[in-house]
Amino acid sequence: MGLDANAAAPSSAFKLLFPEIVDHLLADLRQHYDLPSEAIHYIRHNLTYNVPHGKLNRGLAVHECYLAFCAREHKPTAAQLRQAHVLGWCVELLQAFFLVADDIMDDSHTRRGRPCFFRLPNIAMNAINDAMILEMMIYRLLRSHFAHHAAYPHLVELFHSITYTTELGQLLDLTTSQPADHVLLHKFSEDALRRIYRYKTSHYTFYLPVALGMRLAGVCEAHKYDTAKDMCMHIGYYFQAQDDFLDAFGDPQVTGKIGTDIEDNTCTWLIVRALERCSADDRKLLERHYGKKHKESSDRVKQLYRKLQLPSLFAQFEQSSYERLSARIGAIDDMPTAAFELLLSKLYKRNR
Ligand code: DMA
Ligand code: MG
Ligand code: MG
Ligand code: MG
Repeated sequence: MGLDANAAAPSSAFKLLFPEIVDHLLADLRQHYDLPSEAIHYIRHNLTYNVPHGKLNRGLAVHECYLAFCAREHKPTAAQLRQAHVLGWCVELLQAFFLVADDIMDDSHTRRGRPCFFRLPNIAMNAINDAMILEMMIYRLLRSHFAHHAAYPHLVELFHSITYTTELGQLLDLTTSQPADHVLLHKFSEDALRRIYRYKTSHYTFYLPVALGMRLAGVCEAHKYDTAKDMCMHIGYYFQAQDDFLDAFGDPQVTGKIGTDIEDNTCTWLIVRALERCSADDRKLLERHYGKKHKESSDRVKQLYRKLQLPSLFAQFEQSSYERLSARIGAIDDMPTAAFELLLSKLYKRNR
């Protein structure tokens, strides 16, 4: 495929690479491991069920950031664009790994409009190991495509350190919601929320694709990575607040997932805002009904959210965040800003 075709339809070129990625990973298994054909078949199912059916925003962002950070005079070759796409699929593998595990931990039922992987009767808790296999496939791909690339150690280090950060975020998310049978509303605060978002979401969703694009484009100045990370932390807060809002008020037909945050006793944007503006009686209602696994209880909590006008508060937050983030992007003066503008434009008023 020629360069222009890639440039004209980045998303379809990216998607078209997935079957090749699968074939490559399975060929790597056949070459280096002596597995029976059923095992190969099982791994193919793991890959095709869990990796390609999302919005692919993170994967595509690597390509977009790479283009944004390439020096103006340097037009990427088809081979370089392909490398950006491979890195994009590495990010989607990381996302698949996190989501398969997250759905077990959150006791979720649906993901991307289908049953969560661990809900499939022939999978169940195999999904724990399947998630770990998805994670390790990142490093098989990096090794085969980048072992001789100058950025290879940086790429591996980025995936390692950001995976660790995300796992710490998941730990904060889980422990802030425990003990599950005993609601401790005082644990839910803006500080706790900010830290959870930063660790569990912002690094892998935004900083990782941006930093990968920068590394591929040969950007080496540390201050540019600092600027990018700071910007990505702010965008990440906005994104995860939307995710929390959609968990309660989104349409599962559109989001592809049925919300679990109220039942799971999760520290979310909604519960933190509710606690800031509720009366003593409202607080008692939350103590009784938040974190309970019954629909009647989560409906009572949602009713209270509505009474406290959280949907319109969220709409205001969404608008003011968008404006604040745009201004913050506009104030960046040490690097190109097109990548951040694009990331933000894809989030504004999203419903999935
Ligand atoms: C997701 O948090 C975080 C990771 C690292 C997957 P979440 O449980 O709110 O995500 P979702 O709403 O997609 O289950
Ligand atoms: Mg979840
Ligand atoms: Mg979760
Ligand atoms: Mg969520």
